[in-house]
Amino acid sequence: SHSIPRGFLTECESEQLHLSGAIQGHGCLLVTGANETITHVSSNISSFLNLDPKSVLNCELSQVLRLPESRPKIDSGNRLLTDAYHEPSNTQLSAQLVRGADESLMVELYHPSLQSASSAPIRHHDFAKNQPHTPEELLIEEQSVISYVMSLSGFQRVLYYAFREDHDGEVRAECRQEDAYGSYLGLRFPASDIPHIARVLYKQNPWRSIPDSQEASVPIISLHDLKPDLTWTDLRSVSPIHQVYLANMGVRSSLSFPIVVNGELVALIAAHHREPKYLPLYILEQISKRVKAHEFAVSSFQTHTRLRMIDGIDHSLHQVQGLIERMGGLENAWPEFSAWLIKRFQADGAVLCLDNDYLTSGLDIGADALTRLDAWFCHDQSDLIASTDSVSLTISRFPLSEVTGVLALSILAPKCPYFRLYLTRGEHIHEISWGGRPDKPLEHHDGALGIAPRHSFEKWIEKRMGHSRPWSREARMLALKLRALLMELRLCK
Ligand code: BLA
Repeated sequence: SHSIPRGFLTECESEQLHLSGAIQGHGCLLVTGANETITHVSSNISSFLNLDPKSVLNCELSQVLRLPESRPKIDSGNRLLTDAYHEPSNTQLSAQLVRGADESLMVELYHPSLQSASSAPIRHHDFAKNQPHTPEELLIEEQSVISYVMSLSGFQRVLYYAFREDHDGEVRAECRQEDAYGSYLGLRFPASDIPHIARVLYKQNPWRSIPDSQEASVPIISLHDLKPDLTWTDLRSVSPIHQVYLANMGVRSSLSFPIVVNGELVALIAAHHREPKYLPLYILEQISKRVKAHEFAVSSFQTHTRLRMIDGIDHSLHQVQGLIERMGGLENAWPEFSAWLIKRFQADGAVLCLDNDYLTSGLDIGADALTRLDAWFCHDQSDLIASTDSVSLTISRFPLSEVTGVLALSILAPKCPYFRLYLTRGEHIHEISWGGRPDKPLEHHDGALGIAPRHSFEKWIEKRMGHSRPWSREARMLALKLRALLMELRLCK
């Protein structure tokens, strides 16, 4: 079969998930606009309230349902779980009210049996605020949160799926029922498994619940054929491509919790079950409280490591400043300065260029290679630093085989020599264990060739070549600060 490289996934990225115009069939949805007038209704309302869907459009919500009079105001992002009555038929339902866009209200209705306890009532408690400082302590906290999710949800496999700086993700912790599922622990999954739009939706919701991924979706009807924005409702229908993905994974029911720290989606907790599984919303609420405590833990870990990183950078810059001053300038200090650079940046080589002169350390570089580096780095002067972990992808016909990764910084100031500093890294050949081959197969469906989820999630080992170790966020921050220091030292006087 054909396959296309990762990264070329515009088709996946274009599905407007929040405008699917349909919901999952285990609930029913009413959307109201100004004055709580019903603007949209899912066509399955007939099986919940024995009403013709068209007949409720343009009615006031209170004409259709009786909700508690003194219900609190629901702000955007807040939810309210309550009872709802339909008087003519004397039907009682469970309702979840969520504020949508532009003052609209999403009213989700469920059969009360779906919302009643399936097990002993849970004890509500505040979770201790855990403050991990080391990666090992963070991992223990990750294991603890997924085992909580596993015990409260009763799902058969729960994964802690952490995003990497390159947006791929890896399964860092796992709990599972061994007779139900194999292990994904340690496997990497490509960024394209979760399109950008899905990530944006994630950030705005406490969970994504798909109790039965094979359930037929139910269309929403409206007065003016306008599709409602389903960003904030749990009932949003499941993308057909994701239905295939889950089926290929042996997952019938999926429940995920986003881990959002400082506005950034850093991880997901993904729970899998082989059969349909409906959980009462109060259980999801309770899990979500534990997840919030986990977000606090990740945030304090990040704060702690970033502060340590900044202290480390300050300390290093202090050292290097002393060194340059002691040696009476950059060029004289080059042997020591370059040794410091190579060690601190975990680089293999360093090149300092001042106008057309250059000094090197750790590698032999010729004029041709330098010209190509300059052309790569300098065609966009707006960047103070630049980095690549694969020169062959960024610079055509780069002549030096011992250079695979480059971190560059430059200073261009009037009356100064044109300053560039290049740090280089050699190739780092290593193996990556993927959860299935990460390039997406191209398949025909509905007569069109499109990208499909992969069929197998069996461990697939890639021998990664042509890349150096990536330049970390810390290395790039250090480079920026080093650049500022060099400018301050008036190397251009
Ligand atoms: C959504 N993909 C998702 C979601 C997850 C993953 C967690 C969120 C929805 C959910 O919780 O089920 C991916 N799930 C994973 C990964 C693991 C896991 C990586 O358990 C690892 C263990 N998917 C594809 C391709 C496309 C695609 C090729 O493989 C695009 C063409 C799309 N993924 C896709 C879409 C959604 C999605 C559209 C949104 C589904 C929805 O919310 O309806």
